[in-house]
Amino acid sequence: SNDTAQTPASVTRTLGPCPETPPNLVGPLYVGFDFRRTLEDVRTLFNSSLKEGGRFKPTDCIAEQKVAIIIPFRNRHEHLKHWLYYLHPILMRQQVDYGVYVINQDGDGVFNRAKLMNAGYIEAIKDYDYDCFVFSDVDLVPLDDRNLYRCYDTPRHLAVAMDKFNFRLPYHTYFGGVCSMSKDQFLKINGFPNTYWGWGGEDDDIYKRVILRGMSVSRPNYVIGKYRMIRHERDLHNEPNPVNPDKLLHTRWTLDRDGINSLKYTVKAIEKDILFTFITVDIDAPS
Ligand code: BGN
Repeated sequence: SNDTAQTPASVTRTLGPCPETPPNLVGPLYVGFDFRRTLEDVRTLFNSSLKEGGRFKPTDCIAEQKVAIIIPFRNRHEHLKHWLYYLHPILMRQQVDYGVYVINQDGDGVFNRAKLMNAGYIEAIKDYDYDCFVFSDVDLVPLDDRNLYRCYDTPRHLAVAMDKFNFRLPYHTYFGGVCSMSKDQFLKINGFPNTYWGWGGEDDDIYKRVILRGMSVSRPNYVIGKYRMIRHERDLHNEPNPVNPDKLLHTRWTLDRDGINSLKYTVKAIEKDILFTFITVDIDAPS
Protein backbone atom coordinates (compact mmCIF):
# COMPACT_ATOMS: atom_id res chain seq x y z
CA SER A 1 0.00 0.00 0.00
CA ASN A 2 1.17 3.52 -0.57
CA ASP A 3 -0.16 5.14 2.59
CA THR A 4 1.91 7.26 4.97
CA ALA A 5 2.87 4.42 7.32
CA GLN A 6 6.21 3.93 5.59
CA THR A 7 8.21 6.11 7.95
CA PRO A 8 8.93 4.38 11.23
CA ALA A 9 7.99 6.36 14.33
CA SER A 10 11.59 6.23 15.53
CA VAL A 11 12.85 8.35 12.65
CA THR A 12 14.56 11.51 13.92
CA ARG A 13 12.52 14.67 13.76
CA THR A 14 14.36 17.75 12.60
CA LEU A 15 15.05 19.98 15.58
CA GLY A 16 14.20 23.65 15.51
CA PRO A 17 16.49 26.44 16.71
CA CYS A 18 16.60 27.05 20.47
CA PRO A 19 14.39 29.95 21.64
CA GLU A 20 16.04 33.36 21.98
CA THR A 21 15.46 33.27 25.75
CA PRO A 22 16.10 29.85 27.33
CA PRO A 23 12.79 28.73 28.91
CA ASN A 24 14.11 27.01 32.06
CA LEU A 25 16.16 29.75 33.70
CA VAL A 26 15.52 30.35 37.39
CA GLY A 27 17.16 33.77 37.98
CA PRO A 28 19.04 34.35 41.29
CA LEU A 29 20.98 31.34 42.56
CA TYR A 30 22.30 30.19 45.89
CA VAL A 31 26.07 29.71 45.68
CA GLY A 32 28.27 28.56 48.58
CA PHE A 33 31.75 27.12 48.79
CA ASP A 34 31.85 25.57 52.28
CA PHE A 35 30.62 22.14 51.31
CA ARG A 36 33.52 19.78 50.65
CA ARG A 37 32.62 18.02 47.43
CA THR A 38 34.74 15.58 45.48
CA LEU A 39 35.20 15.49 41.75
CA GLU A 40 33.64 12.04 41.85
CA ASP A 41 30.44 13.50 43.39
CA VAL A 42 30.26 16.09 40.61
CA ARG A 43 30.88 13.46 37.93
CA THR A 44 28.06 11.33 39.30
CA LEU A 45 25.67 14.28 39.11
CA PHE A 46 26.31 15.16 35.48
CA ASN A 47 27.83 12.19 33.67
CA SER A 48 24.56 11.18 32.03
CA SER A 49 24.12 14.65 30.49
CA LEU A 50 27.72 15.29 29.41
CA LYS A 51 30.02 13.83 26.82
CA GLU A 52 33.72 13.16 27.37
CA GLY A 53 35.71 16.40 27.62
CA GLY A 54 32.95 18.39 29.33
CA ARG A 55 30.81 18.68 26.20
CA PHE A 56 27.08 19.30 26.07
CA LYS A 57 24.43 20.29 23.60
CA PRO A 58 20.70 20.66 24.14
CA THR A 59 18.73 17.61 23.01
CA ASP A 60 15.49 19.39 22.15
CA CYS A 61 16.71 22.25 19.96
CA ILE A 62 19.70 23.46 17.95
CA ALA A 63 21.80 26.05 19.77
CA GLU A 64 22.71 29.03 17.63
CA GLN A 65 26.27 29.35 18.96
CA LYS A 66 29.01 26.84 19.70
CA VAL A 67 30.72 28.07 22.84
CA ALA A 68 34.12 27.11 24.21
CA ILE A 69 34.61 27.96 27.88
CA ILE A 70 38.31 28.62 28.47
CA ILE A 71 39.69 28.57 32.03
CA PRO A 72 43.32 29.56 32.69
CA PHE A 73 44.56 27.35 35.51
CA ARG A 74 47.28 26.19 37.86
CA ASN A 75 46.97 24.39 41.21
CA ARG A 76 43.33 25.33 41.81
CA HIS A 77 41.68 21.89 41.80
CA GLU A 78 39.63 22.84 44.88
CA HIS A 79 38.09 25.77 42.97
CA LEU A 80 37.56 23.79 39.79
CA LYS A 81 35.27 21.34 41.61
CA HIS A 82 33.01 24.16 42.76
CA TRP A 83 33.08 25.83 39.35
CA LEU A 84 32.05 22.60 37.62
CA TYR A 85 29.36 21.84 40.20
CA TYR A 86 27.71 25.23 39.69
CA LEU A 87 28.39 26.01 36.03
CA HIS A 88 27.40 22.79 34.29
CA PRO A 89 23.71 22.97 35.29
CA ILE A 90 23.62 26.71 34.55
CA LEU A 91 25.07 26.20 31.06
CA MET A 92 22.65 23.33 30.44
CA ARG A 93 19.67 25.51 31.42
CA GLN A 94 21.03 28.20 29.12
CA GLN A 95 20.84 25.63 26.29
CA VAL A 96 24.42 26.22 25.26
CA ASP A 97 26.26 23.91 22.84
CA TYR A 98 29.50 24.04 24.83
CA GLY A 99 32.78 22.48 25.89
CA VAL A 100 34.91 23.26 28.98
CA TYR A 101 38.67 23.69 28.45
CA VAL A 102 40.93 24.00 31.48
CA ILE A 103 44.30 25.32 30.32
CA ASN A 104 46.88 24.28 32.88
CA GLN A 105 50.22 26.09 32.97
CA ASP A 106 53.02 23.53 33.17
CA GLY A 107 55.80 24.03 35.73
CA ASP A 108 56.39 26.65 38.43
CA GLY A 109 57.40 29.63 36.28
CA VAL A 110 55.63 32.98 36.41
CA PHE A 111 51.91 32.66 35.62
CA ASN A 112 50.51 34.19 32.42
CA ARG A 113 46.72 34.32 32.33
CA ALA A 114 46.30 35.95 28.90
CA LYS A 115 48.76 33.65 27.14
CA LEU A 116 46.96 30.62 28.60
CA MET A 117 43.68 31.98 27.24
CA ASN A 118 45.24 32.38 23.79
CA ALA A 119 46.43 28.76 23.93
CA GLY A 120 42.94 27.72 25.02
CA TYR A 121 41.42 29.42 21.97
CA ILE A 122 43.76 27.51 19.61
CA GLU A 123 43.25 24.17 21.35
CA ALA A 124 39.46 24.56 21.46
CA ILE A 125 39.12 25.26 17.72
CA LYS A 126 41.14 22.10 16.99
CA ASP A 127 38.43 20.18 18.85
CA TYR A 128 35.17 21.58 17.44
CA ASP A 129 33.89 24.36 15.20
CA TYR A 130 33.47 26.89 18.03
CA ASP A 131 32.32 30.38 17.09
CA CYS A 132 32.13 31.90 20.56
CA PHE A 133 34.62 31.91 23.45
CA VAL A 134 33.97 32.61 27.11
CA PHE A 135 37.15 33.25 29.11
CA SER A 136 36.59 32.66 32.81
CA ASP A 137 38.64 32.63 35.97
CA VAL A 138 38.24 29.36 37.86
CA ASP A 139 37.15 31.07 41.08
CA LEU A 140 34.13 32.97 39.71
CA VAL A 141 30.58 31.64 39.85
CA PRO A 142 27.62 33.68 38.55
CA LEU A 143 24.79 34.35 41.00
CA ASP A 144 22.09 34.55 38.32
CA ASP A 145 21.56 32.17 35.42
CA ARG A 146 20.15 34.96 33.22
CA ASN A 147 23.78 36.03 32.73
CA LEU A 148 24.12 34.17 29.44
CA TYR A 149 27.43 32.51 28.57
CA ARG A 150 27.32 33.38 24.89
CA CYS A 151 28.51 36.03 22.45
CA TYR A 152 26.93 39.32 21.50
CA ASP A 153 27.31 41.97 18.78
CA THR A 154 30.34 43.34 20.64
CA PRO A 155 32.80 41.78 23.13
CA ARG A 156 31.05 41.23 26.44
CA HIS A 157 32.19 41.66 30.01
CA LEU A 158 30.15 39.32 32.21
CA ALA A 159 31.64 39.72 35.71
CA VAL A 160 30.32 43.22 36.37
CA ALA A 161 29.23 42.82 40.00
CA MET A 162 31.64 40.66 41.97
CA ASP A 163 31.20 40.28 45.73
CA LYS A 164 34.84 41.20 46.35
CA PHE A 165 34.22 44.58 44.69
CA ASN A 166 30.96 45.11 46.64
CA PHE A 167 28.88 44.09 43.62
CA ARG A 168 30.11 46.96 41.51
CA LEU A 169 32.74 47.50 38.84
CA PRO A 170 36.03 48.44 40.53
CA TYR A 171 36.47 50.98 37.69
CA HIS A 172 34.55 51.73 34.53
CA THR A 173 36.99 50.07 32.09
CA TYR A 174 37.41 46.88 34.16
CA PHE A 175 37.34 43.84 31.87
CA GLY A 176 38.59 41.09 34.21
CA GLY A 177 37.11 37.89 35.59
CA VAL A 178 34.79 36.64 32.85
CA CYS A 179 34.36 37.91 29.27
CA SER A 180 33.06 36.55 25.98
CA MET A 181 34.05 37.17 22.38
CA SER A 182 33.02 35.75 19.05
CA LYS A 183 35.75 34.32 16.85
CA ASP A 184 35.59 37.41 14.63
CA GLN A 185 35.85 39.79 17.58
CA PHE A 186 38.76 37.82 19.04
CA LEU A 187 40.66 37.85 15.74
CA LYS A 188 39.93 41.52 15.18
CA ILE A 189 41.99 42.35 18.30
CA ASN A 190 44.71 39.78 17.41
CA GLY A 191 43.68 37.76 20.47
CA PHE A 192 45.26 38.58 23.81
CA PRO A 193 48.76 39.77 24.72
CA ASN A 194 51.31 37.02 25.46
CA THR A 195 53.71 39.24 27.34
CA TYR A 196 51.93 40.03 30.62
CA TRP A 197 53.76 37.80 33.11
CA GLY A 198 52.50 37.75 36.68
CA TRP A 199 49.48 39.51 38.12
CA GLY A 200 47.79 42.59 36.70
CA GLY A 201 47.15 44.58 33.56
CA GLU A 202 46.44 41.88 30.96
CA ASP A 203 42.70 42.44 31.28
CA ASP A 204 43.21 46.21 30.87
CA ASP A 205 45.27 45.52 27.74
CA ILE A 206 42.43 43.39 26.34
CA TYR A 207 39.96 46.21 27.04
CA LYS A 208 42.23 48.65 25.21
CA ARG A 209 42.48 46.28 22.23
CA VAL A 210 38.70 46.18 21.98
CA ILE A 211 38.40 49.98 22.04
CA LEU A 212 41.38 50.51 19.69
CA ARG A 213 39.71 48.24 17.16
CA GLY A 214 36.59 50.39 17.25
CA MET A 215 34.39 48.06 19.25
CA SER A 216 32.47 48.78 22.44
CA VAL A 217 31.89 46.49 25.40
CA SER A 218 28.48 45.03 26.20
CA ARG A 219 27.51 44.11 29.75
CA PRO A 220 24.62 42.64 31.72
CA ASN A 221 23.09 44.87 34.40
CA TYR A 222 24.20 44.82 38.05
CA VAL A 223 21.40 42.47 39.12
CA ILE A 224 22.04 39.79 36.51
CA GLY A 225 25.81 40.33 36.51
CA LYS A 226 26.46 39.32 40.14
CA TYR A 227 29.30 36.90 40.93
CA ARG A 228 30.73 35.15 43.96
CA MET A 229 34.46 34.68 44.09
CA ILE A 230 35.99 31.79 45.99
CA ARG A 231 38.24 33.30 48.66
CA HIS A 232 41.85 32.26 48.38
CA GLU A 233 45.39 33.15 49.33
CA ARG A 234 47.55 34.90 46.79
CA ASP A 235 49.04 32.33 44.35
CA LEU A 236 52.73 31.53 44.30
CA HIS A 237 54.64 32.72 41.23
CA ASN A 238 51.96 35.23 40.31
CA GLU A 239 53.17 38.40 41.98
CA PRO A 240 52.02 41.80 40.72
CA ASN A 241 54.48 42.63 37.96
CA PRO A 242 55.73 46.24 38.12
CA VAL A 243 56.46 46.40 34.37
CA ASN A 244 52.84 45.58 33.41
CA PRO A 245 51.26 49.00 34.10
CA ASP A 246 53.84 50.61 31.84
CA LYS A 247 53.14 48.14 29.04
CA LEU A 248 49.58 49.42 28.91
CA LEU A 249 50.81 52.71 27.52
CA HIS A 250 51.99 50.90 24.39
CA THR A 251 49.08 48.62 23.52
CA ARG A 252 48.29 50.66 20.41
CA TRP A 253 51.69 49.74 18.93
CA THR A 254 52.13 46.22 20.36
CA LEU A 255 48.66 44.89 19.52
CA ASP A 256 49.53 43.90 15.95
CA ARG A 257 52.64 41.91 16.79
CA ASP A 258 51.86 40.56 20.28
CA GLY A 259 48.82 38.32 20.13
CA ILE A 260 47.37 35.20 18.59
CA ASN A 261 49.66 35.74 15.55
CA SER A 262 52.81 35.49 17.69
CA LEU A 263 51.67 32.81 20.13
CA LYS A 264 54.11 29.96 20.82
CA TYR A 265 53.54 27.13 23.28
CA THR A 266 53.75 23.36 23.42
CA VAL A 267 51.08 20.94 24.52
CA LYS A 268 52.37 18.54 27.19
CA ALA A 269 49.17 16.57 27.77
CA ILE A 270 45.48 16.50 26.91
CA GLU A 271 43.28 14.67 29.40
CA LYS A 272 39.57 14.21 28.83
CA ASP A 273 37.45 14.01 31.95
CA ILE A 274 33.70 13.72 31.63
CA LEU A 275 33.46 17.21 33.22
CA PHE A 276 36.21 19.05 31.30
CA THR A 277 39.15 18.82 28.91
CA PHE A 278 42.39 19.42 30.82
CA ILE A 279 45.22 20.68 28.61
CA THR A 280 48.68 21.17 30.08
CA VAL A 281 50.77 23.66 28.13
CA ASP A 282 54.37 24.79 28.34
CA ILE A 283 54.28 28.54 27.68
CA ASP A 284 58.00 29.12 28.21
CA ALA A 285 57.53 30.97 31.47
CA PRO A 286 60.45 32.76 33.11
CA SER A 287 61.29 31.31 36.54
C1 BGN B 1 43.81 46.55 38.28
C2 BGN B 1 44.67 45.59 37.48
C3 BGN B 1 43.81 44.58 36.80
C4 BGN B 1 42.92 43.88 37.83
C5 BGN B 1 42.13 44.93 38.59
C6 BGN B 1 41.21 44.35 39.65
C7 BGN B 1 46.78 46.62 36.64
C8 BGN B 1 47.44 47.51 35.58
C9 BGN B 1 47.87 48.82 36.16
C10 BGN B 1 46.78 49.82 36.32
N1 BGN B 1 45.46 46.38 36.51
O1 BGN B 1 44.61 47.46 38.95
O2 BGN B 1 44.59 43.65 36.10
O3 BGN B 1 42.04 42.97 37.22
O4 BGN B 1 43.02 45.83 39.20
O5 BGN B 1 41.87 43.63 40.63
O6 BGN B 1 47.45 46.17 37.55
